[in-house]
Amino acid sequence: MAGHDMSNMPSDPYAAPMSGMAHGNMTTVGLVDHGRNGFDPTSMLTDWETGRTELLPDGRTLRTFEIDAIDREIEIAPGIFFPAWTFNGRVPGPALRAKEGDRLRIVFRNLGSHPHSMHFHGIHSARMDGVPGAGLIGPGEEFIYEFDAKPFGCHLYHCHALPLKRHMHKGMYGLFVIDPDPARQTDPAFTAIAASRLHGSPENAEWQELAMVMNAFDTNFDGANEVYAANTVGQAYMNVPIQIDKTRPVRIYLVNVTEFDPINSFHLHANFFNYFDTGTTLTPTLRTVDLITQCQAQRGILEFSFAEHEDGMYMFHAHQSEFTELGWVGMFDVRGPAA
Ligand SMILES: [Cu+2]
Repeated sequence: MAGHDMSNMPSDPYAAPMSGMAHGNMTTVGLVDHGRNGFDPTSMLTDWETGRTELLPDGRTLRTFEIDAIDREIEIAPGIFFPAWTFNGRVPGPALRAKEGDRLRIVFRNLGSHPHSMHFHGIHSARMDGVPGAGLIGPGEEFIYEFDAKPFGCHLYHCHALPLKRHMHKGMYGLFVIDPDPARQTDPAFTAIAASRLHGSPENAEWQELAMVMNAFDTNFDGANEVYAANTVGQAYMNVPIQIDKTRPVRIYLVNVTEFDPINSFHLHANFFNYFDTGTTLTPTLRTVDLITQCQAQRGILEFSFAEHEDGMYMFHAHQSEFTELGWVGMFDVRGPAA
């Protein structure tokens, strides 16, 4: 660490890589080729997969997702490649998003080299659980999962093939967010809160929503991780800070899928947030905290605002120092409205 001077950061972080400049050369050298990976951690923050919708005879929405299991080598830090097993070619898999009460149909094709499944954290029948005998399929096979979207919250899906530890850490996981239906709320105050969580609503458009999956990679297969990140690429949000308009509130959908380490955490610098454990309530389960911890598959929603802050670079990271130094750290580039 050669100091903490960030004055030489370019005003436009997209103009030039900042590797090695921010925070005293703590970052990796060089940049990951997101084009070759086929996914970019910056766009992954907001590229929700909402599927294809049609109206059922009973007036409900049928929402169909198409997911392929694909073997793919991905670059997780500059020059460090990992032989991943993916959903739709990306790690984490697509951030699926639905509305409470939708009928969901997930068409899952296994184009990979090993048996895989999709196990959803949600409420559904045993036949749809994605465990051996219930949707675990071999290479070249297809299975259709179908169930109702409930309960609303911030959930996840992952492959449940054995050995589970291997299939998880190879990259087979993703966010599964079910938005609350405002019409199901009786109290007007909760109707408004539910509307603010409903993707595509005018109330929701006021928020800056970010999808973050805390993950890690064991690149030498010794049962311990070498690279940690949110959304796979170590240091990605140091090299390209996340743009935040401070006039609008921020909501993060956060899940931890880190294998081999018992817990992970999220710490926000210079600010505090409200936390909705599992996202299944419309009132916070923790108020005014600056750090939460999550065991594997734990998840929740963070809400905060930089409205009263001066413009600047605000850090976020796991508060396990080892994780931070091995990649799980980033910056919010907080700015007021453009002059
Ligand atoms: Cu698998």
